[in-house]
Amino acid sequence: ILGLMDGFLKNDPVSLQKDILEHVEYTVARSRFSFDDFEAYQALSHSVRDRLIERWHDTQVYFKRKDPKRLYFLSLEFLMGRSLSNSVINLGIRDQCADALSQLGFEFEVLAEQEGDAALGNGGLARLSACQMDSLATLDYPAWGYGLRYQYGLFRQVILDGFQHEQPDYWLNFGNPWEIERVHVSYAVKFYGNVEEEILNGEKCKVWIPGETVEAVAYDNPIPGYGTRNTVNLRLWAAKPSGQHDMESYNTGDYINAVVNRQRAETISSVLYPDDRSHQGKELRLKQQYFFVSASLQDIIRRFKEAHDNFDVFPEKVALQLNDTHPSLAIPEVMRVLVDEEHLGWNRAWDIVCKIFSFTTHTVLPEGLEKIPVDLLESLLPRHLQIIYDINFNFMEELKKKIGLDYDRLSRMSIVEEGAVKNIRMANLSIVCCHTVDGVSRVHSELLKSRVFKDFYELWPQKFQYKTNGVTQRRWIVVSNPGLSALISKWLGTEAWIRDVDLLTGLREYAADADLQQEWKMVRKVNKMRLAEYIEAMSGVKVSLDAMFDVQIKRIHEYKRQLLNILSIIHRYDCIKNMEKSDRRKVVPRVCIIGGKAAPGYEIAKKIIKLCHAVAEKINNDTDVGDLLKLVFIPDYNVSVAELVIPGADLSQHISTAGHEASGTGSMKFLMNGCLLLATADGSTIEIIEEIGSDNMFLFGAKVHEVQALREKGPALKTPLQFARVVKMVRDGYFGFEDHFKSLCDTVEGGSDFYLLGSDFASYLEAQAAADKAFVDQEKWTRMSILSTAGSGRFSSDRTMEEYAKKTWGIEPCKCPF
Ligand code: DL6
Repeated sequence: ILGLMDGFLKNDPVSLQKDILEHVEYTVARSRFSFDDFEAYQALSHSVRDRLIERWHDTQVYFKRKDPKRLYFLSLEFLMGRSLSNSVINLGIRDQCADALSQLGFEFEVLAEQEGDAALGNGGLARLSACQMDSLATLDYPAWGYGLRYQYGLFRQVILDGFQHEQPDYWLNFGNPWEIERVHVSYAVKFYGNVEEEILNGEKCKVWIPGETVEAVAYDNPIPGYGTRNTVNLRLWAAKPSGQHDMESYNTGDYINAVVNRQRAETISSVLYPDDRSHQGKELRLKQQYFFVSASLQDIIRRFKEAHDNFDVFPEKVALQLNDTHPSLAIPEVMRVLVDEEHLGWNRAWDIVCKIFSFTTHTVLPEGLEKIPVDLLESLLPRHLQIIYDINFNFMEELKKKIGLDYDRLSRMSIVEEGAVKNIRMANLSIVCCHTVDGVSRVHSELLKSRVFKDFYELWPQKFQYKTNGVTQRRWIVVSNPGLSALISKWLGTEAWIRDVDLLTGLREYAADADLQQEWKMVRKVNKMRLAEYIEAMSGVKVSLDAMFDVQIKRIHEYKRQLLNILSIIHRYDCIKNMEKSDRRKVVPRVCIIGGKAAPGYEIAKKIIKLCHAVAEKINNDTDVGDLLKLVFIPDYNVSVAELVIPGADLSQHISTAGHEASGTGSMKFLMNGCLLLATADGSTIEIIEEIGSDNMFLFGAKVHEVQALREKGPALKTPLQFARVVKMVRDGYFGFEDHFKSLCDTVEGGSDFYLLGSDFASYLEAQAAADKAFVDQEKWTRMSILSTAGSGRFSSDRTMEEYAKKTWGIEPCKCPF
């Protein structure tokens, strides 16, 4: 119908204002003559959400009509952060909203600050999923995301006396305007019970009789693309008690207990597991995995069956992406549905399964490879265990034909790990069944092929690929750094880089231009002021804007080596203290900023946080040192804190022991914002060096191929005297708490320095000195900063998604024409 094509809602400030006031009155239920910032935020969000819904509907109707091959992105974690600013920018209504609000007496930025973070994920993997959803929508790909709607997101980190404490993040307390509850989109998910055999049409078939059924209810989160009407869906599942009544318990008169037991179903989606290192053998975790996989597949298969009646075309219409092994139960689940429910027969079902799944792994750490105890799987998902055994039996038979009776190799490659506890190796299951196995950077892929999955690579070299990670410039420049965004557009003469990020290379020709340098420095200074205010508000520490802001924000892990950073800060402090007063003039002032959460059960990581606070206490209160050195720990690091910190950083640290960071994406966000990197040649940094050149960053440390030999030297490895000295200061109680820090010091001394802090220390200090020297020459520094932004285009998630679409998923853009 003509006239309806553009939707009902208009985007001029007057229409927006009217919509906001209507939502104040009827959605928030406050008087339109009197409402506060939070209520204004709610009304604004609902007005934006209405516009998202319109576009979402149009996109879904169009996808349905065109019936393209769709990508279904299965991920147990999505770290979305805030939605308001990102949505209005992608919808192109940021300025109109600001105008509408200012006439009502409100400021857009102030309202945006009212929003809490949606923190349904731990770290790198989860934030990557969020960036990828933004790119999929922007590039018009017919994609859906599926995940879990946890009631409690990642814990809030509270620091008391320098120690981390965890508090629950009940993020839904004040409602969530960005989701749409779909009470009519729900599926029964089965658990426990037993498997029986039945005869159907003269054929034996298996029937799973469940012991428990839980309802999965859909919550849709529209994800708008930038510069397009396309708006894709992130469907998150919440667990609710099943509609099927357990008549027996009701009839026995135990009404209260029957209701309470039913209510327990909700625990499945109640809480996000806060450890991003290892997940071994927890029943609730396994339930979460199967719950979201089963609901998502029921939804996907229902959609497929609406348009098709022959499963042979399933691979032409469906690509299923496993974001790490967390959703890999999808493999036996599809087999179960096709064999037991659709009665396709094993071989036909297997043929389909092998064409639809792809798998990306995000770790190089052995403890990151998930294993599920057979006992647990047998009790929770008895039919799936049978299917996995059958897949493994067939695989082993095929393998024997290829490699003979090499029992060591057969047992390494088996999906079933024999031993005191028998386990299912989820990575092996994924590799066997997926047509593509992706790493997240080039070096990560090399390590997968040469070490972690060597046996599989030798068997199926064609399966192994890599797509270097990327982040979205919409959130990480346009939303978080509006000043820089406007400056880039001004100098490039276009905003087209927001969709076509390679255009950023156009900044290279102006890198030495005095006018651009001046404006660039101005923008950076404003961002530093904002960060300095935040630091003072959070920690009470006043910092000088002339100092170099040196940032390391990420999860706390031994391999990420925050301890190396802290030890070098102690060294810097020690040097300043031992300097002649007259020499102190030469010291480049630094504000060292560290932030990140430690998994609640990760003792050493928690001690690193405590050490950071103990050292900060000493340094920040030493008037003798003053502004030459400050150390601040930013508590409760999350996406919106990152949006504030990254634009204000001069230098950022990505200093993992080489060969341990699969990719790293924080570095890409800093790079886009013109922050210089101090880094080891690890993960995606190796590719960043190729783009911006080693002259424009500060590199140090052992290379990936050197690490093993260094480790083998063990106690014979020479560490510099300065290293022994700073560790001794910690051991001797210079910062207090010597008993507490003893085990931390033991991790880097006495031949047990697994992450090579000692052997990298000297070259780390050299790189730090090089950064100091470069900072003194502000013209040079600014040039390096501009070149960093100019070279960051390759690290956009737009590029990553295009590569996946073409090389892994086989999907094409499907642009909604309305
Ligand atoms: O691929 C995204 C991100 C990488 O950039 C990091 O290097 C890697 O540590 C991280 N992994 C995780 C936890 N992984 N699992 N499973 O977040 O993925």
